[in-house]
Amino acid sequence: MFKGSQSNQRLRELKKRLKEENPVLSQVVDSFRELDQISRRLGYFNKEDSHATRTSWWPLISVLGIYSSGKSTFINHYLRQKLQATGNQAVDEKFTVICFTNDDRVRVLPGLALDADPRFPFYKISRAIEEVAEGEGQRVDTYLQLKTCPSEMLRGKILIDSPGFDADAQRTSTLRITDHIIDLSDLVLVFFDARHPESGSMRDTLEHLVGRTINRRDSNKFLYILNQIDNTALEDNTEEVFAAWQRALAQYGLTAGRCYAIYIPEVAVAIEDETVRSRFVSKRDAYLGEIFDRIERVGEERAYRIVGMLEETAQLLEQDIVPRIRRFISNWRRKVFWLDGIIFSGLLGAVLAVLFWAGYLKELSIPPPFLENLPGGNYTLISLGSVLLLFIGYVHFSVRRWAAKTVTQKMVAEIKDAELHPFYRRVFKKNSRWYRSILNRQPPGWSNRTHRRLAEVLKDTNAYIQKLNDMYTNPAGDKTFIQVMGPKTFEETQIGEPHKTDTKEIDQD
Ligand SMILES: Nc1nc2c(ncn2[C@@H]2O[C@H](COP(=O)(O)OP(=O)(O)OP(=O)(O)O)[C@@H](O)[C@H]2O)c(=O)[nH]1
Ligand SMILES: [Mg+2]
Repeated sequence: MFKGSQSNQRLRELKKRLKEENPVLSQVVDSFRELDQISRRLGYFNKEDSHATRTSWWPLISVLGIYSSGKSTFINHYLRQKLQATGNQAVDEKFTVICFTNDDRVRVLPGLALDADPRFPFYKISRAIEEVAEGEGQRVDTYLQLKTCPSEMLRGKILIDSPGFDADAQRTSTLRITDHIIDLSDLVLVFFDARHPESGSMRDTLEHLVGRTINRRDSNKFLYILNQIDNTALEDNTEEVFAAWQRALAQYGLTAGRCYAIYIPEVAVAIEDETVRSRFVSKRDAYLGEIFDRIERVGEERAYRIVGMLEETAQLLEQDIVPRIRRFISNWRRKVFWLDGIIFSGLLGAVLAVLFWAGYLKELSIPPPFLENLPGGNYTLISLGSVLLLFIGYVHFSVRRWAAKTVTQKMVAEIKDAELHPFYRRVFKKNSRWYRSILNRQPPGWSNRTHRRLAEVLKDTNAYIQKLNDMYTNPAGDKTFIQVMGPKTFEETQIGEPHKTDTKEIDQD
């Protein structure tokens, strides 16, 4: 029934892509599908909803920071490919979402491609932009673009390059996108420029990017990077520059620990003095190595997190959604029984009272003689019965509708996450449709079999975790995951052909 739905199609594509990048996660897609089916039968989901599309399946690494600090140069260095334009004026005006492709060429797609595709982290971003800046939502292409790139370094992850950060000049929509990116990212690299460690734009950046991020629960996903440190070699004031920068960060509450000083080998100024040069190189390699390591680890963490989300969703269905539906059904039944009872016993009482008052009850004459006296005349007991039934039916179904509405309102108001409200409204509506017997206590679509299917999904999550453990602790078993490891040393990427992807070379390692 749901075969042709868009959401099914999307999951098929997702599975196909994951097959190349992470076979375990490609199986996880099937388990999500199972949960989607259960949710649809319950009426919680319609055919376009899916638990799988509520997260980004690729780890997201974003590069934010001051303009001309070398964000794009860093990305090119990481990808070993000159993908992004660089230069000393403000170069990037848009956010560029960079994804892996098997094609051997780079493709650039408009922001609309991102806005419309739930596999990407910018799905429906235009709506969010519209909320903060009216009219800007339609102009999503001016803020975003998508690039697909064949660099092996990209396998299994998404990178985001961003325009230089300058809160003063920045439009609310750009700030909104920045915040959105920060929320979604698994790792945020915040770039600063060693040539201007305390500039004015740095103050804005610190205010927005550092000040706000410090108290987040996920604050350890931020790495603060002072780039272009090679510029300090000539004046030999590296330590002072680094210290001044750290002081500026500290003013905004950031304490050391996640601060790095680097420069990009391909574009660095030449350092003549051999001892200074080797000191710089070894420091840079150590720092860049740590940063690249974090980028790789993010891929692993994300795989575990997705399996965790699968488990969480299965538990949510069993322990939260279904019990809530049950509670709804029982509240609703109780309300209908009571109201029906009150209304009908009230009416019956009133009729009896009238009959008694009119003196009919004394003689208990059946049929009551008033049948002949009603306007129109000649009523039979059957026709009176039908009118009565219609009346009872009308009252009963009005009561059901009214009770469903009030119980829904009350229960939905209890749910804090407003995004879930439409789902619950739908599921409650389904559970109080006119054809649902008021005597039925079970939610439709829920049975012992469903319960067993959920238990199976939960069992599978353990198997997935084990497979991920095998994969990451024994990378020799799977070549794909050797390929995604970062370059061995930064001299390697500097010598040889800079910016070129060479898969063979990585394979040999
Ligand atoms: N000496 C030196 N120059 C660098 C380094 N990193 C980048 N550059 C140069 O700095 C300039 C700016 O680099 P980009 O990569 O364009 O900077 P960006 O942060 O992407 O800039 P916007 O996109 O405009 O915000 C370029 O000319 C780079 O060649 C570095 O580590 N050392
Ligand atoms: Mg740039």
